[in-house]
Parts: sequence; structure tokens; C-alpha cells
Amino acid sequence: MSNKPLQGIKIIDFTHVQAGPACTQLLAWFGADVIKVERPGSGDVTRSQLRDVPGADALYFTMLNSNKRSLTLDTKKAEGKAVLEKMIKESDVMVENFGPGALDRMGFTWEHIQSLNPGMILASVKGFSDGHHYEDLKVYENVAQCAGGAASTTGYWKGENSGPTISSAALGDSNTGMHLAIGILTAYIGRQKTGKGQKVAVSMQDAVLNLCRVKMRDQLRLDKIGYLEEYPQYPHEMDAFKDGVVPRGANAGGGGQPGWILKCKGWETDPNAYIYFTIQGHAWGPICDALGKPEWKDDPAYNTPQGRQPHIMEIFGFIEKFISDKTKYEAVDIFRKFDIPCAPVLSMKELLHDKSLRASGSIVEVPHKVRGSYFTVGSPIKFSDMKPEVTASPLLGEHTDDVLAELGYSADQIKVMHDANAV
Ligand code: CAO
Repeated sequence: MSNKPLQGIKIIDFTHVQAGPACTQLLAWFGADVIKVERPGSGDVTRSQLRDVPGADALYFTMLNSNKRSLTLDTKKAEGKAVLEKMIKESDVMVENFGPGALDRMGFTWEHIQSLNPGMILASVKGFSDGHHYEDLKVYENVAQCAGGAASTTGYWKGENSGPTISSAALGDSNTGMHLAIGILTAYIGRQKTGKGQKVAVSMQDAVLNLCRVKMRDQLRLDKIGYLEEYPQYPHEMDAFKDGVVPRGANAGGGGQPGWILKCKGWETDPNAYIYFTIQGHAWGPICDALGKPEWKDDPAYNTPQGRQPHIMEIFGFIEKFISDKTKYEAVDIFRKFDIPCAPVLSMKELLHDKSLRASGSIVEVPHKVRGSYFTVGSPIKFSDMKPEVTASPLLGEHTDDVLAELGYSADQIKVMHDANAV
């Protein structure tokens, strides 16, 4: 077996911004030949967005397009359409995340694609699913977080900054791309059995909702019993449940084990001097030992989740006092000895320089022809027989002539295409 399992799979990467590129980058890491098709002259808009090095591709682009090749092609021109048709005939997968209807307007309807290659897998990201009453809307990250239930359930329920809140994690973009990658591989395995391709679609709303599954669980519980016992509002602020809608729970743990973000030494000046602490039911004994409170082990006001919940914030307050003279690292070093699920709140700077992340390939440095080199987030998926190697993102049109030659075009034909600005 090749040490890159997706070697041999040819992917037309007709994607831009983040949702689509995150999907195809993942497949490229694992060995697929991903050819990014970009508009001549400008390419993916992220090449020039938020630039930190004048004249060089922005990190926004380089961090989402590693291990790919770039072909410039004007698919609205006849010559460009002909090239794309040839590519469709010879590829396994086409991935796109254009606005609703853009691919059809270009002339590449699903019917046309199937007629060119019945084995083709067409994978799409849209904001909303086909037939949805919002299917015509264009969607970016935060729009999806609002439409998929993340924003209404994130943030504080009261106070000056309360209100629906956006997560900085790309729940709408990269998350949708990851779902799409699973769909593509599933369709590919399906094709090995049937010989037939199929259309795979993931809407950003659905992908966000899928990650908000436990919040839907809470809505169903709320409908049935009228309150949510693990939310910080219970039992002191029962009004929070009065309208029958899942309230925002701030930093509360989302499952059966309550948790909270606790201040550590230095929080007054360091915005990230905090840990997350979880009270796992069966770990109550070790928690009492760690805190030097053995008397809590047998106290009914403390030794069951029901006993603790009415004064859970006081318990967290006690733990906060206990760690007030300890850094977040020292606090975690104490609690880890007692098997307590916890971690320091890590800043992007700390993560970038984290030795373990560097050693595991989760943060990698990649040489780049124009930038010199750049750091990026490597594959979060680890294999025993393969270490995904991250290579530079392509320059705009870097592989145009190579790809056209591989498709069988002669040097003269390629020159004609250049002269017509079709590539
Ligand atoms: N040659 C010629 N034309 C090209 C081309 C090429 N190589 N590549 C793209 N185009 C054209 C498209 O055909 C489309 O033309 P028409 O609108 O005339 O049919 C045009 O470029 C613009 O496409 P778009 O609607 O996708 O682009 P936009 O910048 O207006 O919208 C976005 C961007 C992201 C809002 C939209 O693409 C979208 O909603 N995508 C689906 C959801 C999604 O993936 N969003 C996440 C993006 S990551 O945050």
C-alpha cells in the first residue's frame, strides 16, 4: 500500500475562501492530486485578503491551500469551458463552494457533469440545503453560526455583553469542509461498489447544527420538563427557562459534568490566566483530596451532583481561591495528579510555540517560494503508517502549463489559450 492512501484520486478544486479549500486541503494532505481552478489574474480572493507581506499570497490563502496545484482558467470563456470538460472526464471528484446557482450559470449543471463522466462525484458547500426556504442566500461563517443554532446558545444570558455570540472557531466554514470530506470519501467508496458517482452536498447551516446536537437535546429536555438542571441559571434564576427556549449558558459544561473557567494567578493582567475545571461525578473524591476538603466526600450537600448544583458557583469560587496563588500551569499540574479533566486556557501565541504541537506535526513550518516560509496548522488526523507532509500552497497559475500538458494540449494550443486570456 502506498503510504498516501488517497494517491491516484484526482480532484478538481473549484473552491474559494475557507469552507471548500479546508476540505480539499485535507484530501491533498492524504495524497489526492488536488488541482485548484482559479480565475486568471486574481485567483481565490483570500490570496490578497489581510496580507502581511506585500506582494505575497496572504496567510489566509497559504494556510488553506497547501499541497495543491493551481491552474488558472476562465470557465466563462469557451476555451476555459472546454478545458474544464476535459478535466471532468478525467477526474474523480469536483468540489465547489460558489454562491447558489453559479455552477449552473457557468453551464456545469449536475446533468451535464454526469453526461461527461457518470463516475464523477460533485461535492458542494452552500449556506443552506437544496430546497430550503433560504437556499438563495449567500453565506459566510458568522451567518452560518447564527442560522445553525451556535450563536443563540453561545455567550452570556445576562449583563452588558449578553446576546447571541459568535465563536472564533470556524464552525460554519472549516467544519462544513470537514463534513464534506467525509461525504466525498463515502461517495468514493460507494462508487467502488456501483461504478456510479453522485452529488454530495453539505450546507453550512446543517454542519453547524450537527455540532449543536447537544443544544437540540437540551431544547427537547426543556420542552418536556421545563428546566435544565446543569445550566448555571438552575435553580436560582428559573425565569431564564420561562420562555421555553434553551438559554445561553456562558462557560458552563455542556454535558452531565459541570465545568467553569476559573481565574489563576495573574488574571488581572494576563487575559488568558485561566483554566477550565470539570467536576466529573465519579471524580468527586479525588477533587476533595486535591482541594484538601476530605469532609466534602460524605457531606450530602456536596457528594452528589444534585447536592452540589444549588451551590455549584460557590464550589467553583472555592477552587478559584485555592488556585489564586498558582499559575494556570501549576494549577493543572496539581489537578492532573488527581485525574481531573482540566487544561490551561492557551493563547494563539502559546499554541504557535507549543513544543508538543510542533513535535506532533500539528503546527508546521512550510517553505514558500515568495514568503520564505510560513507556519500553519498541520493535519489534526494522525495515522500509524503515514505522516501527512505539508507542502507550500501554489502560486497563482503555477501549474497551469503542466496541467494543460497533462490533459494533452500542445505547447501551441497552450499559447493560444494564454493569448486569449482563457488561462
Ligand atoms: N472563471 C470565471 N468565472 C468564475 C470563476 C472562474 N474560474 N470562478 C468563479 N467565477 C464566477 C462564478 O461563476 C460567479 O459568477 P456569476 O455570479 O456571474 O454566476 C462569480 O464568480 C462569483 O461567485 P460567488 O457567488 O461564489 O462569489 P461571491 O464572492 O459573490 O460570494 C460567497 C462568496 C462565499 C458568499 C459565496 O460563494 C457562497 O455563498 N458560497 C457558498 C457558501 C460558502 O461556501 N460560504 C463560505 C465561504 S468561506 O467563508
